Amino acid sequence: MTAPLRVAITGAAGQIGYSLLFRVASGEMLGPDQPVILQLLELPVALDALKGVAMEVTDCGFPLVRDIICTDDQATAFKDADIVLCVGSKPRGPGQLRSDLIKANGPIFTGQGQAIDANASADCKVLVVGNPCNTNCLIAMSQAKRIPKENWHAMTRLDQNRAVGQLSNAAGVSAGDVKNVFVWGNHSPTMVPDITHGTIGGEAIADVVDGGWLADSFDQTVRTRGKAIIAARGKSSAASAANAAIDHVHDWFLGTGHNDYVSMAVCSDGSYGVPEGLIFSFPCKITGRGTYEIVQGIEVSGEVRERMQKTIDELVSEREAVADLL
Ligand code: NAX
Repeated sequence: MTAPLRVAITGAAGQIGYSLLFRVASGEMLGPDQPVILQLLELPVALDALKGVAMEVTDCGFPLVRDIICTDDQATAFKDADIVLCVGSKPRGPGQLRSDLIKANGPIFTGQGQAIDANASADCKVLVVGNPCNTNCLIAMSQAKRIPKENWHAMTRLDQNRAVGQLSNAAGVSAGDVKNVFVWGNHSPTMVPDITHGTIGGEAIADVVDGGWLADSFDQTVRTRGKAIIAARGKSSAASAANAAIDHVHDWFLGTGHNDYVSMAVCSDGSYGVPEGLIFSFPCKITGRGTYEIVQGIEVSGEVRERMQKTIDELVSEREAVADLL
């Protein structure tokens, strides 16, 4: 019998949590044979709501769920965790600048980084979803001396999936026909979706999709999709964000399926001129269960290179803004 994996989820009673938990519990993230123990962290004020969500998970009768722990104590939530999904953080308030959000959420990730380092399994894999996710991940990673840097990721898979959705709509094909589209950089409007090496039904994307739409609309739509969802729904993306977290961890453990590589914001080793140590979205390929490599040798066009510099500059300035937390 396969031993259960302990999956800790922070902010588990929030919007994303409400979509995420059930899919982790059903086996969509780690496969149909992998039992899980859910270790759910919330603020004290949301503990009752969390218990209600846990009751619903119980009521689904998922065979893979071995236990559900609901707590407001970080040490309990992260105890022996194999995977941590850091979703909980303060949402951006009306008119709040990105730089203010970074300062407001930074301390959450200092504390959680330390608590993960002190309590989780030595090879724990961490995915940071809470925004600004790249820099929050950097803060948490900086607090953890025991857990390898390769184990700290931030989520840009939603941005990749949004790009794939747009391209499949434009080409009138299934999303499954779109391959090897990825995103460079920060999970912010400076991100750089890169379709240069992507294909649709085996053909280069530029040969299949209207060039005018690609130039005028595609990139802008992907980069500003989060805002458009809020405008339409009155709330930020939740189910699609949960889906992207499932995709990210699924691929990290079980492989990238029909894609040769996928977008993961990981600790830069200097590849492609990205300063070492930044949490930066690269095309990554999976080399084993829970291990990855940044894909090397991808040709970067002049235009993409220029835009990459903007997203690098933004991440460097975010790092400077939280220098006291690193
Ligand atoms: P919600 O406000 O619905 O839920 C967040 C939950 O986190 C709340 O229940 C809150 O009580 C809890 N929380 C806050 N601080 C906590 C702490 N210190 N410890 C434990 N729990 C804590 O937000 P939701 O819509 O679920 O979004 C969560 C985060 O994901 C936000 O930061 C959001 O900006 C970010 N997103 C990231 C995306 C990405 O692609 N990386 C896309 C979707 C989303 O915008």
